[in-house]
Amino acid sequence: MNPSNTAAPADTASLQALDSAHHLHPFTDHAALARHGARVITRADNIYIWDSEGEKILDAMSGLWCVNAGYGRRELADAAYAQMMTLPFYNSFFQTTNVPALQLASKLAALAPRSGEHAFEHVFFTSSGSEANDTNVRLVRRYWDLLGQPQRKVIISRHNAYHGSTLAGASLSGMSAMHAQGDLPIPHIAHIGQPYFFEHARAGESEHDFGLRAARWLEEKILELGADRVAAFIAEPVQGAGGVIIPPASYWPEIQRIVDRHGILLISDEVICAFGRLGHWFAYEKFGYRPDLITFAKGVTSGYIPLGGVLVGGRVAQVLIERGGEFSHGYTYSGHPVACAVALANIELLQREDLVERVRHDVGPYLAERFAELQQHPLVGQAQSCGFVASLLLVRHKAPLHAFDPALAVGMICRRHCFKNGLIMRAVGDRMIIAPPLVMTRAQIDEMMALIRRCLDATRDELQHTGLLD
Ligand code: PXG
Repeated sequence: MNPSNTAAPADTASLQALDSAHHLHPFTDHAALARHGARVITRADNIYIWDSEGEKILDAMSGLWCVNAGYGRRELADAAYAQMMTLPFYNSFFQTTNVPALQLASKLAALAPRSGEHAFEHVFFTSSGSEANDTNVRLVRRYWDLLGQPQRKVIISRHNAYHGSTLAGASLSGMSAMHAQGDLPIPHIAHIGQPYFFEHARAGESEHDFGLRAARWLEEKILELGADRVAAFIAEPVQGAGGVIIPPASYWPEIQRIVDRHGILLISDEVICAFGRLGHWFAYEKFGYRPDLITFAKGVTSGYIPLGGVLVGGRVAQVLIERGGEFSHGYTYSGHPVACAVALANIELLQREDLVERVRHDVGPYLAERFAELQQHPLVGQAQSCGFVASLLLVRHKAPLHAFDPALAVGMICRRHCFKNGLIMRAVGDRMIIAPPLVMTRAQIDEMMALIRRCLDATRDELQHTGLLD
């Protein structure tokens, strides 16, 4: 811990005023923020963060789904320092490379299981998940152009997906609030429904049948557009920002059947789900499908430094390399040596501490067991987890399930109680979600569960007092 980066409590108001005067935040209503001021986070260690008032907060969101190795890991800081002193930057454009970038590319190729007959032997580096998905759009279009099928342009995504905030990323995303600003989506992007049982299942429909029906929305869209116009399908293994939507087991195998049948490329956007988050290095392994391209970011460096990229499977790589000539795409920081050195140290750390396996066999199942107990809470209509992501659906009535009026913003009420009680949980509508650091111990899971219960009780009390709940 470094006390020098701790702001004195008295500084908070002036820090907030400076922030408000000059700093535009992502996805933020700045007029509203200016009224109460941003919470100033000053330091972190293990699974905890501290604010400028000295409050300790359990960070059940790993920063923003990314601090997989937990905070305060000296190995990662040392790797960055050593690399900055050796070679802080060099580009990979003009027939040059650097040691951390080539080592990380080969390490990632070794970690990713084969996809059908193809291995993932190649990696294109970016600095974020959004840039990686922009890269995917360019790769997919280039692939079909090179194969003499330039009319194959449409990429199909899903409503309530999140694939980033650049023009292509926001277009691939299925968030109506994003599309409402700035004439999005860009052309040649289509969306189908999400496999969200609670919202879309018919009365009496089993999860299995719903999963098949939701996957077949892809086939319907392909046929509607014309199969020879469709280039790719992109999806998150488990939707993250959309509220931790875990698809029924029947969903992914049926998606695989459909993309195979129509010959379209499959992009697995694993920005959240890879690097141990679901108990595997890559999540397609868990669900048993075979992507052609994999988007990664966040957990690759445990968020210590920006890095993202695309793992390119043999089907695309072969065409791009053997027939493509120059691929006119890239970023100044593609293969940034410091970011790649931190990623290598992070992967080594995850391996040394067996964190991926622990999520699969130990703390993941324990979290699932403890989380399922919340199903008994009067406000909780559904409690689900998958590896180290989990969600609670807050409902007005449990049997049959009745949602709250969205205008009540019950999720935000709950989030306010979390803030007050020293817990970071994210609200997506009335879904409360967590994605804790993978270093979380069983005792810390118990500590988190006690906090979650306290916040649920406080939310219920508030709803009862204000007459919003009987
Ligand atoms: N794909 C997925 C699946 C993501 O979750 C991105 C792409 C974009 O990555 P960058 O690095 O460009 O942000 C993401 C990012 C939230 C939230 O509110 C989630 C993300 C980003 C910001 C907020 O849960 N995921």
